Parts: sequence; structure tokens; C-alpha cells
Amino acid sequence: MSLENPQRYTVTAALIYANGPIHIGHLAGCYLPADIYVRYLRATGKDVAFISGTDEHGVPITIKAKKEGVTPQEVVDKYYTQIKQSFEDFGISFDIYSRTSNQIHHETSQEFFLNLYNKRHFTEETTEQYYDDVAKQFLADRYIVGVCPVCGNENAYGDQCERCGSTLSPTELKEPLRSMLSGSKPILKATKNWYLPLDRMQPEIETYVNSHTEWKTNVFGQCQSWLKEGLRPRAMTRDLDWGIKVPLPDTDGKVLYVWFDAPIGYISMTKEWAAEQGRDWELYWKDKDTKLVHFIGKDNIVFHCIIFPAMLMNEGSLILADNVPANEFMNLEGGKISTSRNWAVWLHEYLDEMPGKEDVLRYVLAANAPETKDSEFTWKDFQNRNNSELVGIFGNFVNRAVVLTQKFCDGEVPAKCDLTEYDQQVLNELAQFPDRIGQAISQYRFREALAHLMDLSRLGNKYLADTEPWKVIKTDPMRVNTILNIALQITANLSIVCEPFLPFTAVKLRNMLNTDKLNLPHTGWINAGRFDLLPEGHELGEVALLFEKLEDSVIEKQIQKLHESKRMNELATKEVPAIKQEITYDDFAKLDIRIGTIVEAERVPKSDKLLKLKVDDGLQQRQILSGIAKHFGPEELIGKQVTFLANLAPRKMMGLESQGMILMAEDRDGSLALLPPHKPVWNGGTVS
Ligand code: B3M
Ligand code: ZN
Repeated sequence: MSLENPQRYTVTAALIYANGPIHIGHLAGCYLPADIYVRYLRATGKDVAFISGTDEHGVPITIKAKKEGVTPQEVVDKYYTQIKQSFEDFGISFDIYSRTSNQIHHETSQEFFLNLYNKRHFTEETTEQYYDDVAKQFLADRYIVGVCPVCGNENAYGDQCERCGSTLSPTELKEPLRSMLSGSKPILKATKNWYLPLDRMQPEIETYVNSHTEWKTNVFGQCQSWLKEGLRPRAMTRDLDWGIKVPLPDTDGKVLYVWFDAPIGYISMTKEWAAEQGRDWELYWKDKDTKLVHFIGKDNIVFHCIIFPAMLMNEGSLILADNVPANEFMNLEGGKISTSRNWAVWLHEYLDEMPGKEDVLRYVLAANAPETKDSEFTWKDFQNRNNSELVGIFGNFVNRAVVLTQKFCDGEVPAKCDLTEYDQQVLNELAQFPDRIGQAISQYRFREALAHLMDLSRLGNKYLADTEPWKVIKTDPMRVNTILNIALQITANLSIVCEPFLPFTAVKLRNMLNTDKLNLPHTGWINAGRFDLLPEGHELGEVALLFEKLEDSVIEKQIQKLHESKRMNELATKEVPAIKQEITYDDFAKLDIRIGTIVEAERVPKSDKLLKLKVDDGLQQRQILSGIAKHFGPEELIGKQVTFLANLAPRKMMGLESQGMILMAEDRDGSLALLPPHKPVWNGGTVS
């Protein structure tokens, strides 16, 4: 059961790890829907705290630090700033964007832990964990490397094999095991930690989850499958040196589990915000009439629907989430978005290349959000939606309404006189949109809400197309006044109801309509649907272009960039191939390797790979076919000295005989290089 029509909301968006920049998948999966929801709530006059920040603890941070050769603190400082900026740039309107490294968060988390500890809500357990005896440290799963039991990858991590994608636990890894810290073989060592006995709490958690059958099916379903498997105790402290110290004696080298402290971040950040604002944070976390909503991605469901609620239940004074509208994932151009493979559209880069197009991305991501299943972003779809929907429908309507008013009515809102039946019908339809859009948003159906918004623009477009003011002006200017008044009222309504989705456009629209000059309350949702938002005689502002067409070349450049950056990344991470099996000197001596000069070169017809070469080997001109046509043009080879294998048995390719083989070196990027001697030598010179 969900709280009906509360006046106060605490809305959180996942605290993303501060270990890398953010990409479109993050925006589409969590932050954009959260922002649409919150902007709508604010427009309807609700009291909202929109809370988020970075998660700065846990192994993901220490791994990044190790990779970049800097301290964890440097990692989180760098990415906190960058991530915060990206959210700001895209208009994600947090009330606070903070970080879990703040003092207030450390204190809040430690108090929370002590509270549960003192009420005996933890069990103490001593278990054997992997330990690096050289580095003198317990090893997080991620720090243990071994052989993948699924694909045989020799560099699989204790939590996951990056080659085949299998989720693993360190005990599943095959020998030889080694520690990523020192390379030594991990040993098992006893350690004590504090566990949340989720097994014992199963009935309460079941009651909670089952009282929320209205949750999205992907969320509810995942919870059911966890519950069905049976909950197990989970350690709330870890042996790690980066994080919030366990507030108990004799716990050196132990910190709070990152998934214990991170969700408490929502509370500590609310405290921070409330203090700045002179508000009472407890209203947002303890009042039964406050609706708590967590926006997250699907990989965080269990933590927000089971573990965090269990912590809150034990604490006793705090409210539980009313809803957790988690999204699925967004894919990109046919592949999974991947930071490690650099297959992503990064927010900070997008704006460098598409300045002023924040709302275009917001629009495309919302229209395509992975609400019920994984979805896909492609640049072609981005272009189509921009050109045919934003430019062709929304922009086109607004532009016509405003430009025609400039032209026929001196830029002033004309008076409407007798309404036709059709006018009345259009106005009646208009009146229904705000509710329709609002309903969909409050039920977390953002794609549908956006589709309604576009239908409102379509309504406007159709109205102008049907009434043809540009023709009617010649015969009946009074009628044109009515038509344009109605078109402008639709535009004013659009400026209100588009704001949650397209906040930058909403500002432009308000400027164009000059609504800030009006005394009327014209921005609140409550006024949306009215036909008198713009009074007669009101002077419009300057016409601005809302959206512009995207040319093919711009889109192709983005697609190219994506592939290029993936390729560069592959090169950077490409490994030198392992040495082949050993051979004897006699094996080697069988090879007759010589120097010759290419005297003729031409393409082999009907083959895109083969070149036909004539090589002067000192004895004769031998014909060698070489599969290098993609790397070299025939002209550039003529006159070059090369190294070739002279005693390779002749073989036929494309009906032509090849007598020998040109030797080449392959570069990291797959390009080829000839092997000429370092000074010219006679043709036939042997290589040994
Ligand atoms: N930091 C995982 C993530 O970044 C985790 C979320 C915490 S939400 C309290 O996806
Ligand atoms: Zn594997």
C-alpha cells in the first residue's frame, strides 16, 4: 500500500561511487526519472527534499586508486567534483549533493551502528577470511586473483571474471591464487565481524515487501526471489583500511561495510541540508506522513528493499521507503555500457560537443528510459527524435504560434472572441493533459508521461494546421485573433508541463512568452489546463529557437568517436602475446630466411586482401602472394627491400602460385610493418 497524496516527500537518488565519471546510463536509469518526479512534485506545491551525493567508501574506490597510482582520497575528491558538475549541467535539481566522507556522515553512521549494537541487533561471528601475510591485510574478494572456473581466465577476480562475466566468490577460484596487493598466496585467517541477522528478520521483511504489491514488477519480483531463497546474515563490518571506523574497542583495521554506511548517507545528507536551510531533518525521516522514495538502478534493489529497511526497522524511529522505482539498464549501440571497455557516452564530453543540448539528451533518455526492461540508446534514434519530435512537433508548434503572433498581432496576445465548437473541443482536450501527465509521473511511468506531453504539442500543431490562420488572415482577422490566442494558451501550458522533463526549454519558453512579467501564478501545475494563462494584450518576449535540426555528419561523428575510443582503450589494455612453445636450434635452422627487393606489385583481381609481388631474390624474380592489400598500396612497396621466407613450400591462392612468404611485424593496433635490413644488402642475403 502506498501513502496517498502526502504533502512531504523525501526523494533519494543512489549515491554513486566516486570512482569515475558518469554516463548516459546513469542518467537514464536513475537520476533523470528522479529529477522529473521531483520537479513535478515541486510544481504541485509539495514539500520535497531531493537528496543525493557520492559514495566514497568501499573497495571500488581503493581499486581505482591503485589503478591510477593515487590515494583513495584523491580519487574521491576528483570524481566528486566532476560528478556534481555533470548533474548540475544537466539540470538534476538536487536540494543537496553531498558526500559520504563528510564528518556528519561518519558520525551519523557510527551512531546508527552503536544504536543497533547496543540493542543487540548484531550477531558476532568469527570466520576465516583470505589474508595477505606480506601486505599484512585481509583481502576483499576483488583483491584475490585466480583461475576462472568457467572460462579458465588466469586473471579472474574473487568477485567476478571480467573475461566471461561470471559472478564468483573467492572460494570458487582455481589455483594458483594470488593477492593483488603483494602477489603472494593468500592464507586463511580468523577474524571477527558483526552481522545483521537477516535470516531472523525474514518475517518482518516479508510483511514489509508484501505490503507493497504496487511496486514495479521488476523490483517486486527481485525481492520475492531473494525472500524465496531465504535471507542470510550479512556482515556489516569489513576488514579494510578505507571507510568509516567501527566505533568499538579493539577494531583496528575494521570499517563499516560500505552498504551499511552508504544508505545512511541519505539521512546524514538530509541532516546537512536541513541544517543549512534551518529546517527540522526529522520531519523528513520520522514523520509518518512523509513519503520516502528511493530512485536506483536494478543492481541496487536488494540493498534498498531488504537490507536498508532491515536496518531501519532495527533502529526503530525511522520511516521505510514507500517505493523504490528501480530501472533496468540502458544499452548503447548494440552493446552493454562499459566503463572498463570505454563503451559509453560520458556526460562531461557530451556537452563539450553538443553545447546547449541538455534537454535533447534529457528528452531522448526519458523517451527511451529502461523503465520495464533494458533499453537501447543509439545516435540515430537520438537524431530522429530530435529532428522529428523536438524540432518537428514541439519546436514547430511553439515557433508557429509565437511567430504568427509577432506577424499578425504585433507580438501581443490577441483577444479571443466567439469560440467555434472545434475551439471548445481543443480547449477541453487541453484541460485534461496536466492531470494525465501528472498521474503518469506520480506512478513512475515517465515514458508515458512524456508521450502525453508530446501529444499536447501535437494537439497544438493539428489545431494550427486545421485552422490555417495564415490563410484566414486575408478574410477574417478577428478569427485569427481567436486562433492565436488559443495557440498561445497551449504554448503557455506547455511551458508548465514540460518543465519536469525539459527544464532548460521551459525557461526559454517562459522568456519567449514573457510570463515572468505577469502577476498571475502561471508556473504552478495547479494552473495548468487553464485557457487564460496569458491575458489579452500581454506582450510576448523575443522569439528564440528551441531546438535545431541535427545533420547526419554530427551524428556520424559521434558514432565514430564511440568506436574510436573503444579501439584506443583496447589498444591501451592489449597484452603482448605469450611466447610460443619452445623449439630446438635444428627446428630454427630449417628456415631459410633471406633479403630481396620487391620489383613489381599489383592487386589480385577479386581479392581485397591479396597483393601479387615479384621479389628479386638474387637468383630470379619469384612470385609471392601476400595478404597485405588492406595495409599497403602496391605502389608504396615497389623498390623496398624485405625479409622473406625462401623455402616455404609453394601453394596456390586464387589460382596463383605463391613461392615464399614476406615477413612482417604486427603493431599493437594491428597495422603491419615490413622488415627491411638496417642498411641495404645484396638481394639473396641470408638472415640467421
Ligand atoms: N554506491 C553502488 C553504485 O554506485 C552504490 C550505491 C549506493 S546507494 C546508497 O551503483
Ligand atoms: Zn571466466
